Amino acid sequence: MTDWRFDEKIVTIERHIQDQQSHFPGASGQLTGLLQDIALAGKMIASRTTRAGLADIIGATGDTNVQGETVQKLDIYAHRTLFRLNDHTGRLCAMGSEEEEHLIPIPQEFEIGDYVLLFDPLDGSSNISYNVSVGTIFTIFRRVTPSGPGTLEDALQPMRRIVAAGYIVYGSSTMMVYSAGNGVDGFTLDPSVGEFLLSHPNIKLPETPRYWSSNVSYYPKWSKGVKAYSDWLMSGADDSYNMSMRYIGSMIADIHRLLLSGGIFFYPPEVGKDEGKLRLLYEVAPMGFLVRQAGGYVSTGIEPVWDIEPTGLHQRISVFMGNRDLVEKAEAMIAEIDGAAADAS
Ligand code: P6P
Repeated sequence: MTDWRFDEKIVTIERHIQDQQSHFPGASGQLTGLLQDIALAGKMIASRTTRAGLADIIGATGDTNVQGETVQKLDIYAHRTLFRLNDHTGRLCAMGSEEEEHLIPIPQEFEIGDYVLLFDPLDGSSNISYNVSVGTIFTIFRRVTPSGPGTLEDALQPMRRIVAAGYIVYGSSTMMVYSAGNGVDGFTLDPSVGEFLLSHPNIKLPETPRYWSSNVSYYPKWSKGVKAYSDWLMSGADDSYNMSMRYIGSMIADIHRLLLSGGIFFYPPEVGKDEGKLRLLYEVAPMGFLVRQAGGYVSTGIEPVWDIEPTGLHQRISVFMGNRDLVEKAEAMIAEIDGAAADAS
């Protein structure tokens, strides 16, 4: 009879985060506590999204946010929950939310910490009324200013300086997927006990990609190079891949599938615009950090996102992320076709 003490470990997210801390000699425990606070926020938001069918919490508030998007009641609940669980802990010097135009200071009565937390409280929220998976995306940087209240300089950092990032997806099950720089791990919420339990250890993009993902209704507005790449995918990618096309329109859901199935997700710019729709700090950098940690590559279609220094909290950017060979194929076609067009002009 096997010794039950050595059966499958029960790994809660708290235990996993604690174990991750051992990779950081001299870690103060601030990051550990911060990740655990985010997990708690996820549990609280999940408790609302599973009841989203009730009139009192679904639907629009009638306001529009800094992005000019209609604010959903769940957006506001998620935003306020993340703020309230993090404003007093002494772990942060500032917060940033996709819902707020400016950096959110830590209230004066609370201690200042060493980290900056940026979050999109409920990405994909325009899909809530269709019961499509939505989620919370978070990015954590270590402050770069020496002390005092955090400043924009502490928030406007490139993807390569991310300390930890991840998301909580509120779907058929609630999952928290994060990386602190040592790979990507996924935890599924057991609502009966309120614990996130390790369900997807060490997520890696499969070498054989399954899906390509983009909103092809924008095809007429894409550059010749992006159109050619899209045509290549549409025509079977030289029969060297066996991919289908999936696009949900909620980045959390599209990237969650990408991490587990492999492939490419891209949101290119419209011709005449330098940027795409997705936010660098709130969507592309954190989700790209996970894709890179899972063995993938993240590009604007022209250059790696890794070193791009943000110029603004809500800067938008075009993105191609997924299996490296598929992203590099896009870069090559864009360089060859759009580059040639640019040279000719
Ligand atoms: P489109 C949601 O509003 C979002 O920011 C991302 O979650 C998603 O990937 C994208 O916009 C969808 O944009 O133009 O395809 O509806």
